[in-house]
Amino acid sequence: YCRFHQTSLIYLFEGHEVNHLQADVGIVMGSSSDWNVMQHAASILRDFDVSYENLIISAHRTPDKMFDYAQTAYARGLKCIIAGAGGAAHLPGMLAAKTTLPVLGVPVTSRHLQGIDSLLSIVQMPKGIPVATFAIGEAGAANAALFAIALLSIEDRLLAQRLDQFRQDQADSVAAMTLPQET
Ligand code: RP5
Repeated sequence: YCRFHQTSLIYLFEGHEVNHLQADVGIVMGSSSDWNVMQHAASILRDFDVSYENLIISAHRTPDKMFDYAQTAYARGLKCIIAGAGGAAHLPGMLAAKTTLPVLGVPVTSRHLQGIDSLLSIVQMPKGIPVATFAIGEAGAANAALFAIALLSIEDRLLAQRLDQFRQDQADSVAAMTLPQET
């Protein structure tokens, strides 16, 4: 399925509505079971008012759709793609093979190997086709979104200021932390 934070012109991509002009970030995942993790990327982008689209595209179950998505991503105006997958997680690497847009890979926690398999599959790209790889699970999804925001901030001063504020709020929350009294 697909949803947008900001709406504008919409067209159909393989039966999915895709925001043609305004989505800056594509969030792609191999299965609906990845949403538990990938929703943390979406929620950060939403908080920063960055437009995004969500799609389920499986590298091994829907390979043609994956190629089509990657091949048209640049022309559709996406600035980067956050791709999450679990197990033999070839989705980020294969997307990166078909687009020169930055691909941010999120290793999804897997049932049998707790995401170590996903992490190694995504991070160990052979030389020539890079995938920026983040931590396993929720932290990785959130950080991928923050990294996408940092990329967009290069040419968006307002977004850069929001990122500064986010860092400041985070620092303030740590400064306000206390430890329990020792007896
Ligand atoms: C991968 O296989 C997906 O990214 C998901 O993490 C994993 C399991 O998929 P389901 O069996 O839950 O659909 O392709």
